[in-house]
Amino acid sequence: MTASNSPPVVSRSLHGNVLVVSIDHPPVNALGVDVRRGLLEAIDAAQADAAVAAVLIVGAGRNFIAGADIREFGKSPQQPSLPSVCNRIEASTKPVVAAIHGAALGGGLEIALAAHYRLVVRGAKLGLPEVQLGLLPGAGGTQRTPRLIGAAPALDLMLSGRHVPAEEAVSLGLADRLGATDDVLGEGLAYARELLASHAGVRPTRAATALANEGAEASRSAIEAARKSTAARQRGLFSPLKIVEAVEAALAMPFDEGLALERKLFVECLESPQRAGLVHAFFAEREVAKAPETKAARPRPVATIGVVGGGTMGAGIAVAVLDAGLPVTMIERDDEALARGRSHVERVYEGLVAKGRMSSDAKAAALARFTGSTSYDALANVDLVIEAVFEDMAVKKAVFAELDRVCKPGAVLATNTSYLDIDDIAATTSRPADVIGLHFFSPANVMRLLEIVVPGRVGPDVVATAFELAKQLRKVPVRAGVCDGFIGNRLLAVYRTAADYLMEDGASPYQIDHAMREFGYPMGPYQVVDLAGGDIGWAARKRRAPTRDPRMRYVQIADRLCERGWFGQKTGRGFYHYEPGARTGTPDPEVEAIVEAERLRAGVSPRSFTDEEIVRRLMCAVINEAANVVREGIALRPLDVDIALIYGYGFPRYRGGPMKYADMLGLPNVLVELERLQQEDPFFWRPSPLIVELVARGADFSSLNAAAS
Ligand code: 3H9
Repeated sequence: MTASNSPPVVSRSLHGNVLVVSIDHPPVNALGVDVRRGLLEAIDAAQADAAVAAVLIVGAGRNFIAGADIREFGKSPQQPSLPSVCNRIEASTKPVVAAIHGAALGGGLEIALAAHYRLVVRGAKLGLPEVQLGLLPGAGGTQRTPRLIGAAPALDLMLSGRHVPAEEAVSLGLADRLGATDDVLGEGLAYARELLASHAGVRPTRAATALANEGAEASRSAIEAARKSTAARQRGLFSPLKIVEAVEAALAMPFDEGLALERKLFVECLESPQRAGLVHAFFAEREVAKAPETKAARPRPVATIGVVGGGTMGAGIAVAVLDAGLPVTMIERDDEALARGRSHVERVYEGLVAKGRMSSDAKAAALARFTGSTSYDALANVDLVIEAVFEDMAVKKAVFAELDRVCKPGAVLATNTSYLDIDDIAATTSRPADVIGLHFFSPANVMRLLEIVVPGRVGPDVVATAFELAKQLRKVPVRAGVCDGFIGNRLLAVYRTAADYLMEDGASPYQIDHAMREFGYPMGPYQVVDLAGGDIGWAARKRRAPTRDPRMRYVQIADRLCERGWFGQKTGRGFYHYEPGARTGTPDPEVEAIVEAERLRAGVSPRSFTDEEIVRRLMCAVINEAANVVREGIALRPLDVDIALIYGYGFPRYRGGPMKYADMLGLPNVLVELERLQQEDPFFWRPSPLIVELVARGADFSSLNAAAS
């Protein structure tokens, strides 16, 4: 509720005979209950006031309206509802005009669609992104949009959730006019006056005829096409098929019946666990960017960047930086390696041009920002360096010795290591306060996750600089502490171990992969091994062997494959068999025989597991280790783990990440399962003390998110 002395979130002012209704509800004018109430009162006031001939709705600040207030979902609904506000706007006997700048998304666009006329100014973005929150447009959007622009474009908007720029909104028929200037109020007023002068009158969108004009057959085939592509591309998601169903109703039913069905489907989506998972992900991905150092310190300016190493990772990082408009200097040890590094970078851009995703001019402009050198001295003036050389401590330390020698004071020195001890690397330099981890994921120009690994002696301004860089590179930053594997790879290791145990105990790698794909991962764990290269994990296992706790069960199946040189896709064999050039493999009976032989060797009598058991075990392993990661302060909060796994490891976003998923399962249930598994293997399945503690006090992971934000 708005306190009585705070300014109203919806204000009204009469400009001649046009009532301007302005929504001023920072940060994005979301349609909370006060806004809905204010809009309703404004429309009623306009109806009752003879001095008002037309209504103009505008948004204050940077946006028109960003949609329903997402924070209200899951709470008890308060009146008036958004659909009723939209219906009241549409039923106004005086023309209502929406003048749109910035975002008009979801319920925001639905308000505009309920108005009789829509004007947009340049920079406006219109869309119905509810699908990304596990919802469908629930305030008439599924019924008004097809009537206004036709079934096919309406389905495209709702199923993709994309933001349509002002110009396209006009060409689609979503908006009536593009303002000549950016002055949204002035343009809106001029349009309203013009409409009044021409006696244009009201024009309810429910009576719009695009759907009728499109023809029943075309509409039907749009529905069928959408249904097919949804089943193929949005597998496992709940709300897309509901969207198709609602648009189908727009074809078949009178408007009010269609609205009633939309409401019913909206509530089903609202109550689905997918909505809870996706809304959690929406807020969590904004929360991760707010690490304590970003509030406590100012970032150092970064205008130039060095990248050491021109392999796949170094080149990908260079492209990510070039794409952000910054210049890159790449260092390699000799001319040949440098030429290879440069050609890696060029190849990425050539691929983009070939796919039509980039123009040749843009490619040339990006490459013009790229220089290379075989001498570290070329880094003397850069503001930040990212080392991406071979994953070996001695090699890394040698690079940092050179950086320490040549870089200017105040330059940020970052390592892209995936598991090495960054405190140790920092300690070998004379400036540990400048050393930080920037862990990119491959391909670095595509993957959004950036783990910002914070060693003990780094300065807070260096951490703030890393977060600022992530923003510039359009990455999703997650703050992590130093440990073997940081957040993501540490959890991946446990996930793999639990999968290996299942495999040795009787599940085939193919069943495990299948079960995890059904859970929502794009690939199963063994497909991932084959894609990344089995040799990488093998090297890590050998490295860890001397320090491995003797109580830890060790499954050797993957080692047997690696000993045969079966490293996955790149060698044509791994857990799967690959035809030359193929990226999808087929199950390999020889692998199954090796698995069988290993079970014998280990003295295991195999048993069968259901897909559900497989998922339960792998998830319990990840949740349990994730709890330890939070407990040790490696992750700031559970939500940081969620975002790392969603953006870096293919965890299904609609499940909200492993910690949110644990809360949805019920943390006491997770604990019961861990305790059961502990009977089998007391070392691996020991419940995290954090889970034990939270369950004992009736709390769950979400309480730690709330406490930290
Ligand atoms: C809907 O409308 C359902 C209806 O069909 C039916 C109902 C019956 N609510 O992203 P930013 C917060 S579903 C509450 O960093 P930007 C956000 O958390 C809705 N809060 O800024 C952040 O808070 P904080 C459909 C919201 O400039 C702050 O605003 N609409 C909402 O990069 C700034 O956000 C959508 O899905 C909201 N709706 O981007 C649109 N939106 O400062 C969702 C934002 O505490 N929003 N916040 O971290 C967006 O896409 C972007 O926020 C937007 C601005 C493009 C608008």
